[in-house]
Order: sequence, then C-alpha cells, then structure tokens
Amino acid sequence: MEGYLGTISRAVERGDDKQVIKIVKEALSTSMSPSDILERGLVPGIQALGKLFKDGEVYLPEVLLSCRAMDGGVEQLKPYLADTDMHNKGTVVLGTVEGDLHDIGKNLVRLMLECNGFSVKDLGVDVSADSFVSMAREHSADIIGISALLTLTMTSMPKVIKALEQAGMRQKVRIMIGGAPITREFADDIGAEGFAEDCMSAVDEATRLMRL
Ligand code: B1M
Repeated sequence: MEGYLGTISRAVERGDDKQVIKIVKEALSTSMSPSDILERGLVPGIQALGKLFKDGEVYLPEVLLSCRAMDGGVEQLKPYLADTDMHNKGTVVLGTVEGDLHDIGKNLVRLMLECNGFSVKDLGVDVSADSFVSMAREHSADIIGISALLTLTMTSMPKVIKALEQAGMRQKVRIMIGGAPITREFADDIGAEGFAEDCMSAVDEATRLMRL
C-alpha cells in the first residue's frame, strides 16, 4: 500500500499527471480506500511541492503542473467517494475569499462535503463579501464556507460576516472557515462558528454546525 501512495505523492510533486492518473487507477483496482489515496497520496505530494516552492527550489510553472496532476488524481477518486443514496444534510455556499486565487484545498472541501451528503454551491475563487451573501440568500444556505490561503486575504473574512449582519441574515447562516493560515483561535476572534483544519474534518464541522 505504501508503494502506491509514495508513488502517487512523488508523481504529484513532479507534476506528472499521466503517472498520477495511472497509479491512482491501479490503487483503486486493488480496493485501496479512496480517502487514503487522497489523504496519504495526493495531499502529501502537493504539500511536499509547497515546501519546495517556499524554499525557492521550484517556481510557479512547476506548481501549476503539480496542481494539474493533483486535479487529475482527484477526478479519478470522485466516483468512488460519492455516496449515491443520501438525503441533503444541508446547503453550503463555498468559495475562496476576495483577492485569493488558491482553490485546491477548497475543491477538496467541496468534494468531501458533497460525498457526505451536503449540497454545495461553489462560487469559485476571489469571491466578494456581497457575492457570498447574495448567493447564500438565493440558495437558502445553512452554512457559508470560506477558504483563504494567504495571510493577506484571511483578513477579508470578517467582511463576509459584517455583510451578512448588514443583510439581516447573520442569525440564519453559520460561517465555517479554513485554509493553511487559519486557526480555531482566529475563527473565534472574528466570530465564525466553524473551523476545520482539513477536508475530512470539514465534514464533521459542517455536521456539527447543522445541529447548532
Ligand atoms: Co500560492 N502561496 N501564491 N499559489 N501556494 C502559498 C499559500 C504560500 C504559503 C507559499 C509560500 O510562499 N510558502 C504563500 C502564502 C504566504 C502567506 O500568505 N503566508 C503563497 C503565495 C505567496 C502566493 C502568491 C502571492 C505567489 C506570487 O504570485 N508571488 C500567489 C497569490 C495569488 C493569489 O491568490 N492572489 C500564489 C499563487 C499560487 C498558484 C496560482 C501558483 C497556486 C494555486 C493554484 C490553485 O490553487 N489552483 C499556488 C499554490 C499551489 C500554493 C501552495 C504551493 C500549495 C497550496 C495548496 O494547494 N495546498 C502553497 C504552499 C503551501 O500551502 N504549503 C502556496 C494543498 C491543499 C490541499 O491544502 O489549500 O491548505 P490547503 O487546503 C487544506 C486545508 O487548509 C483545509 O482543507 C484542505 C484540504 O485538506 N481547507 C479548508 C482549505 N480551505 C478550507 C475551507 C474550509 C475548511 C478547511 O471551510 C470552508
């Protein structure tokens, strides 16, 4: 099992999408759990690449190739993660905060929420506070999920809460936030009810928020 996972991680890190797709398919054919492939194969690969990027050992083109390889692997997993026989556990309006273009983590959160029975309206990246609020109204959202990967853009998260208050909707919608620089303490400070460290715990957190 480690063999497949390590190979997947290294192929994501190298940005080799063909190899990622091939090995993910092989791993699935051995009945390996799709969540193991995601959490212990694909995600460590993009994290390792992230470290190289941080250390200045690779540049944006390499990062984009790895993102494509990661997406290729996730596409293979989707049919295996989906549970077809589920009622809607709640509606989540999800997006990456204004000014921020990172969406790999947000897309994994969407995938895991959808696979666990939530209906997700994904607004994409660079989403303004007003868009979050108007889409939450339009879709009668139970939860607004906001992702941020930059320390600069995490400071825009309170704007969404303020816009929700101004629209008179604060009591109707719970806020869940996440992303690499986000902590539970930050969530508490800005008045967001929910925080999740990764895509798996986002499902537990969204389930908890539905009971509040
Ligand atoms: Co950027 N980038 N990037 N980048 N990038 C980071 C975030 C950075 C840490 C790299 C570094 O320098 N060390 C750094 C931020 C520094 C900081 O603010 N402290 C950085 C920078 C500086 C930048 C640019 C400014 C670079 C430049 O242009 N000079 C620029 C900014 C663009 C912008 O947004 N305006 C930029 C651009 C890019 C790319 C476009 C090249 C690409 C993004 C492509 C894409 O997303 N489609 C990119 C990437 C890929 C990264 C790194 C390498 C990887 C991010 C990632 O996908 N991680 C990243 C380095 C790193 O994080 N180590 C970096 C994997 C992903 C699975 O994890 O997103 O954390 P993550 O998601 C997790 C959890 O956080 C959580 O669940 C997910 C899955 O388990 N989670 C949630 C996420 N959202 C959640 C929401 C929830 C709950 C949980 O509830 C709603």
